[in-house]
Amino acid sequence: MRFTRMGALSASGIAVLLAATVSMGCGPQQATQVSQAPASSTAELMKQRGLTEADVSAALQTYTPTGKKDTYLTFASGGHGGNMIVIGVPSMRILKYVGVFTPEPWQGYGYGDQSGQVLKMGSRFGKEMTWGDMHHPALSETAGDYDGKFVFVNDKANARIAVVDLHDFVTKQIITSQLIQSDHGATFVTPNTEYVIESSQYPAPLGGGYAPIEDFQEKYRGAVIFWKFDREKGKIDPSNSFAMELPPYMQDLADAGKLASEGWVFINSFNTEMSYGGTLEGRPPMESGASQNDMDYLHIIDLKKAEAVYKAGKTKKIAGMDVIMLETTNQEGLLHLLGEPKSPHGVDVTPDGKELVISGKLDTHGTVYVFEKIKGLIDAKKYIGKDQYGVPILPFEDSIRGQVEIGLGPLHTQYDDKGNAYTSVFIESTVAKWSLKDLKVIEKVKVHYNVGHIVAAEGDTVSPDGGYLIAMNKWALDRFNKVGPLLPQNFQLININSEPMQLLYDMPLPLGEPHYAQMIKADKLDPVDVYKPAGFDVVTDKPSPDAVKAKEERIEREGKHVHVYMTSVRSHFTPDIVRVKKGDTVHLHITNVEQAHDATHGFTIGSYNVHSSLEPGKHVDITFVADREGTFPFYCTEFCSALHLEMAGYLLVEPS
Ligand code: RUQ
Ligand code: CUA
Repeated sequence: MRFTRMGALSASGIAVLLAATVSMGCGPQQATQVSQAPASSTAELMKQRGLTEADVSAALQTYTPTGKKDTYLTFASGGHGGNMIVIGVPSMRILKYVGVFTPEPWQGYGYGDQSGQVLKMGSRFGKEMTWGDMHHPALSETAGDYDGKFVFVNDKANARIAVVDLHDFVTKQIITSQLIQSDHGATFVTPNTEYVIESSQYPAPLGGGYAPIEDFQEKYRGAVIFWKFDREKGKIDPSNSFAMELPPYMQDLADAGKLASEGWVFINSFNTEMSYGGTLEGRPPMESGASQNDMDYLHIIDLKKAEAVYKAGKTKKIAGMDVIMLETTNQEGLLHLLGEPKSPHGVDVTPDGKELVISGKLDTHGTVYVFEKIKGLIDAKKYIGKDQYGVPILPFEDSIRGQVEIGLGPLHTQYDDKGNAYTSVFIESTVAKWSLKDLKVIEKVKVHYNVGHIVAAEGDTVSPDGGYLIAMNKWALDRFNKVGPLLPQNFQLININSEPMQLLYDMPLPLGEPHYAQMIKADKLDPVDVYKPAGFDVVTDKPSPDAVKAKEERIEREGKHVHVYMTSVRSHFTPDIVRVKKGDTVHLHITNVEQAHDATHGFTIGSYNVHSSLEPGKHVDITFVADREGTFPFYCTEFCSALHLEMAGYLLVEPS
């Protein structure tokens, strides 16, 4: 559709056209789309495209006709992109990128006062970070099951945690403590989301100061932070959060106990050798220094007890955080160590909470620990010794049920509804399905290639669904058309209900490097369609005090500050002419007064780096200094209507 002679239409004619555009979507792209494939029978199509029966079966399991929806949504880390990716399953269609640690222009995320403040909250030592290394999303839980309300994510590089509210899929908070300098055991939630867990990866002096690397054992430390989540406010409450000092091992992934093990937290570690590199200084590189011992240490934390110790005030303030120091931890018996096979990576509590599966990168086994045995050893104070920091060590043999021979480089484990576990096997590039009951591998499916995390439907909750699993592969090699030396990641969807398991779909993901994801039943989510009432501040989740109603648009000057109270509605901004003087500070207060589903506008001023997304009902505030005189067109960036191109105006910056 093209309207080149709008002048010829009457006002009512325009209204009719506008309504038509709404119901038809955005004209031009939807014009004549003719299928390229010649009509033909299934058999002919298979021959033509070289498809096997298995290919067709796979296609039928993933193909989702227009208008049909997915059964599951997967929340995947966007890796270095610092954003989160929402993917429909089984179609593997990308539904959204949610801006989290990185500015995201489409959503106007990081380009206005509200979301700019969210990004600023994540500043470290006064420096604003514009990217993040996102690893592990964690959906909020109620009684150990995903409740579809929030999702938390971490930034490994800058030790940060973000809260995304699933009522509108918007990042509401970024939080960080200068106590630690990186994280990896994050984010994991306790079964009712009382706490969001963040543990450090690379030891450093607590609080972010300097200490000579030679003092590694004395001055460097790890830590775990228990961030208190306030469900009502939808925010983490730092004033009720606390941390525990940990020995300078490299703490890795973590998991919270559930059901039988609720109230306990498990964190594994590598580099119990406390090697710190020095390849030009006559010491071995970290990778070999850290791989000397046969066992590293699983950290077992009694969170209930730790919380009581924190509440009793037996803490020390470091970088504004209440920290339970190791000495207190040992006096109170809050932490125990337990051997785990060489260079472990994933620790995954079973759905009943009774056992934990730990896999070591340099060990071919998955080791199954029994929580009851561990608890018995702790209660009986049955130690094989203490580490140099005075933390008691429990006997390995007495704490396990057995080991399952999985293959080369087992990493992460998920569960299904039939008592099976699935473990990613990095070096072999397979996913192994094995029986929890008899610790035997049932079968393996090849993946392409170097699988890191895997995610099964609700696969780390108290009631996994089975059905689908996604292998999140780091390398793609020969899977897709060549696009230069930097290749996409490869998400592979696998049917785990079928026997044997069936690889269904390859989804290239041109963002690096997603680590973990969680897959939730789509019907558990119920996000809003529009913000109501119009004038909503999406960060405070309240109507904005600066919200603008139709007919109340105005421009107010207070000295050198010009406040512009503006509305947007198809297809104009009011006011559409804004006059200021060079040097004025301009405060734009824009409310999209639309309440129609999908009636989103954008607002941008060229050369001033001003941009925002105005979803129906959303209010944004944008502040900038008009430091260059000139004529600046502003316009709407979303093709919102037939008169979208006319949805424009002028900022006139007069010489002062
Ligand atoms: S972790 S691949 Cu990627 Cu953060 Cu196991
Ligand atoms: Cu509003 Cu285009």
